[in-house]
Formats: sequence, structure tokens, C-alpha cells
Amino acid sequence: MKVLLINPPCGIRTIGLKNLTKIEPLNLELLGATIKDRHEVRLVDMEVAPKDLSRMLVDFKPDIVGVTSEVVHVETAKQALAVTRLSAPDCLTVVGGHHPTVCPDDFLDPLIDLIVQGEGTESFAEICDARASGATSYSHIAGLMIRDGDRLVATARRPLPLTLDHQPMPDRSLTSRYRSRYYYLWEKRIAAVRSSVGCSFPCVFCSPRIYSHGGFIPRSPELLLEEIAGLEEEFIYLCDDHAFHDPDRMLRLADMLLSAGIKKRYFTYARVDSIVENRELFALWARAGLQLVMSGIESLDYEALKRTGKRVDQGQNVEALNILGELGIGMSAGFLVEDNFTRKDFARIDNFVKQHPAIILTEYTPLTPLPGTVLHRKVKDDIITEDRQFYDLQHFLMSTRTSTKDLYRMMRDAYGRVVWRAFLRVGLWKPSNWSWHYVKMIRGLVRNFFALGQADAEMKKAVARQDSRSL
Ligand code: B12
Ligand code: SF4
Repeated sequence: MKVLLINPPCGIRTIGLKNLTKIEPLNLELLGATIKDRHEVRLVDMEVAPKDLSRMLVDFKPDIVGVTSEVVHVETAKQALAVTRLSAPDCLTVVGGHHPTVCPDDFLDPLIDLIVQGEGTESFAEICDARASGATSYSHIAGLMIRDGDRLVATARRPLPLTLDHQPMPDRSLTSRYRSRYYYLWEKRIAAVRSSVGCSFPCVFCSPRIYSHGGFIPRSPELLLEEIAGLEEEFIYLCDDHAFHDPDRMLRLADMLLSAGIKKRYFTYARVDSIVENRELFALWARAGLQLVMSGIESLDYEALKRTGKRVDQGQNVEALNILGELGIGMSAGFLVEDNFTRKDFARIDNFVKQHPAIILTEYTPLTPLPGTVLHRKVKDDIITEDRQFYDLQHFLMSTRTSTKDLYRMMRDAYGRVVWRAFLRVGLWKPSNWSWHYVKMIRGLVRNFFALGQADAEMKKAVARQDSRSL
């Protein structure tokens, strides 16, 4: 079978990292690796080359098309399938990934034949094999949602695996023509590696914990060492939800990387309490090359921090920052933007950031009810738009006490200060650090700046469109 895998672009109104970072579609590289011995596989990354799809459809004529989707890709994934169906009307269309797993209803659409939930590699391989042997029904394959008229019918449950060790090495040759275009902010050439998935903490706004049913699924250090050692890129984006969930595993991995003399630099997400509780482990990781961690500081206010269900306190936030500062690891610190924020609240965060030089970057996030989360269930009736391109953790999806126009402006100005601080703290001004891809980064910053300026008006238009449809 000819199998085409598509990474769709983000929605046009989406703001944030989409304009500042491009990362290989590791999910599709894993799917491709799983089936490549039996099927012919191609991959189109529309995030970096949106026009490639039409060209590929003419050349390749796929029998099966697999599209991945996060929440902000719901419409663009469907658009990609609409284009596909024009050239290949008989191809089998399959959607999978994070958002179809936590919110399959968003993909109930005649353009989509099958929805794969969860880890998906085995289900997808079974779908391709069944299609190759002439199947027209897929209801015997576990882990799917199949459209039946205007509803979705689930096939048998496919339990989540206990480890990720059954998955093959991602087939990075599928993205060879795009690799030079992947970057992470100021890092020029990067690779993504997944060392685990899931997290068992109870944060009410968290989508990954819903995906993993509150479980933590690791890949073994031996396989990770092999994968990392084989990478050409020096900067590695460990795209776990909480890589340090099991400190012993991370200790073994750091030891193995150091013993093997592998010199790479790493970014990952880490909870502040795991930093505080595992100082020596982070010291080891600093030696192994850990350069930047993303942590949710969330709030400087005791009650607001408690409301997140995150179970960390301000003392741990500060201690984690001190530890990282001593170890020379930077933090990208996430802060929630409350709906009653004023300039004073942003100034308070600025002061906090000034006092903690370990903070290299600051991210501002309005509390976002991602579908499937506990928070979404709680506030469902207060959400003002169903248009998923706005579910980017940068838009206000519920009514606010401070006017949204002011909130977006304050966020835009705060990001301006973040850029200036990063410029100084990372030393981006030094000519020796210059890279041509900074042009893309600066273009992305300008796009985000204007998009935040327009965000209020764009949201109001989206709400009006929705209201007129429901009349
Ligand atoms: C790395 C990452 C990024 C990277 C981009 C990764 C990429 N190439 O697209 C960057 C930093 C750019 C990024 C940006 C954003 N991200 Co992001 N990101 C992640 C993170 C941490 C890991 C994703 C990943 O690569 N996982 C590894 C792969 C292998 O796992 P996977 O995608 O789940 O795939 C497996 C299965 O799902 C399945 N599968 C996947 N696709 C398909 C397709 C088919 C056909 C089949 C059969 C199976 C299948 O098979 C895979 C192998 O088992 C996740 C957290 C998470 N747990 O997913 C957040 C996450 C996906 N991001 C999120 C968001 C909101 C964003 C942004 C909108 C934020 C912003 N405002 O900028 C943007 C927009 C997306 C973009 N592409 O730019 C949310 C999405 C929520 C949701 N319900 O969808 C998540 C879950 C984080 C969160 N806080 O909730 N992100
Ligand atoms: S610690 Fe992070 S990954 Fe874990 S549940 Fe909370 S937000 Fe999600």
C-alpha cells in the first residue's frame, strides 16, 4: 500500500510557538517506521512546506492517508483531507494523535474514515495491513472510532502500553528534506526525542494526563541512548510531559550518556518539585548537557496556585529557580494570566523574573479549558468559542473581568519585555551567536506581536460567526 502521512499546519489565527519553532513530526516518523517494511511511506510536513501536499498527491497517489492533529489543527487537518480526497477519492483517511484521542467528536466528519486513539502505532499498522488484504471493514481492530452516520462507534479498547519499548526508532529519513528547516527559537538545528509520555499529577487544566489516563509510560534508557547517539543534531527537544517523573530512570540515562561521551544539549519540561527533590540528579543532567527546562510557575498568588491542583507551593518555585541558577540551567517559566489581571500583576511577574536570572524566557497563558480536561468539564457552559484554532493557550476562551482588549495588549507588551530579556540573558546580540534562521524567529515574533494586537477583534468575529450559524 502507498501510505501518505501528513503533518497539517496550525490554524491561521493560532498564536504562539507555531511562529517561533518548527519541530519534526516525531509521531509520523514513528508511524512510518512501524509500517515501512510492508508499505511504501511518504511524509508531508505542511508546517514547514504547506505547498508540498498538492505536489505529493500528483506524484504519489496514496491508498491510505494518515493525518496527525493537536487541538489547533482540527480544521487544517480536515482541509488537508479535503484536498487529498479531490486527487485520491478512494483513499482511506485516518486521523490520530493527541487531540483525536482526548476529543474524538471533533473529527466526526464525512472526510474521515477512521479515528485512531492513543499510541496508535499498532492500530495503524493493522489498518494498513487490513486495507492491503482488501478489507472494507475495520471494526475488528482495537483502539478505533468509526463513523456510523452522525455518530462515532468505538471498537474494542486498546489498553495503553506499559512501556514505549515496543516502538521502533523513528524513521527520520522521512523528514530528511525538511530537517534543515527545523529550529527551536534561537537553536538552529534540532531533533525531537520522546523519552516517555504521560504524567500522574492531578492538574485540572492538563490534557496530557487525560491522554495517558494519569499513567506514566517510559522508554528504556538503553533505547534512548541508542537513539540519541545516532542523531546528527546537537540540540535535543525531549518532548515528554514530565521526563523526570521517574528519577531513577533519568539517573541511568544521564549516567549512560556521560559514560558514552555523548555531547548534546537538551531542553525538556520539569515540575519544580522534581527539581527541588532531585538536586543531584539535575546536577548530573547539567553535566550531561541539560540547558533549558520549561516549568509552570503558574502564579505568585497562593490561592491561585492552589486552584491549579498542581500541588506545588511558592517556596518550591523559588528553590527550584535557585537550584537551576546554581547549576547553570535556564528556565522557561510559565505563568497563568488570570482574567482580572492588571498592569500591576504583570509588573509583579516582571519583578519576580528580574530577581531570578535563571529565568531565560517567560510564557503567559490564559487558563485554557482544553477539551477532555477536568477544567473543560467544569466551565463548558462559559466557553465563548468552539473554534479550535483559538485553543492555543494564548487566547481567552471565557469571559473576563478585565477587558480582553486590555489583557491581550498587556500580554503583548509583556512578551516584548520577554524578548528583550532573552536577548540580553542568552546573549543573542553577540555577533558570534548570529544565525540566519534568526530572520524566521524575528518574523515569528513580529507575527505574534501583531496577532496579539488583533486577538480581541479576531475572537469577536469568531464568536459572531458561531452565533450566526446557531441561529
Ligand atoms: C513537542 C510539542 C510541541 C512542539 C511541536 C511538535 C510537532 N512536531 O508538532 C512545539 C513546541 C512547536 C509545540 C507547539 C504547540 N503545541 Co505542543 N506539544 C508538544 C508535546 C510536548 C509533545 C508532542 C510530541 O511530539 N509527542 C511525541 C509524539 C510521538 O506523540 P504523539 O504526537 O502523541 O503521537 C503518538 C500518538 O498520538 C499517535 N499519533 C499521532 N499522530 C497520529 C496520526 C495517525 C494517523 C495515527 C494513526 C496515530 C497518530 O502515534 C504517535 C506514536 O505513538 C505535547 C505534549 C503531548 N503529550 O503530546 C504538546 C501539545 C501537543 N502541544 C499543545 C499545544 C496547545 C501547542 C501549541 C498550540 C502551543 C502554542 N500556542 O504555540 C503549539 C501549536 C502546535 C505546533 N505544531 O506548532 C497541546 C495540545 C493540546 C491538544 N488537546 O491537542 C499539548 C498536548 C500540550 C498541552 N499543554 O496540553 N508543541
Ligand atoms: S505536572 Fe504538567 S504534565 Fe503533569 S499533570 Fe500537571 S501540567 Fe500535566
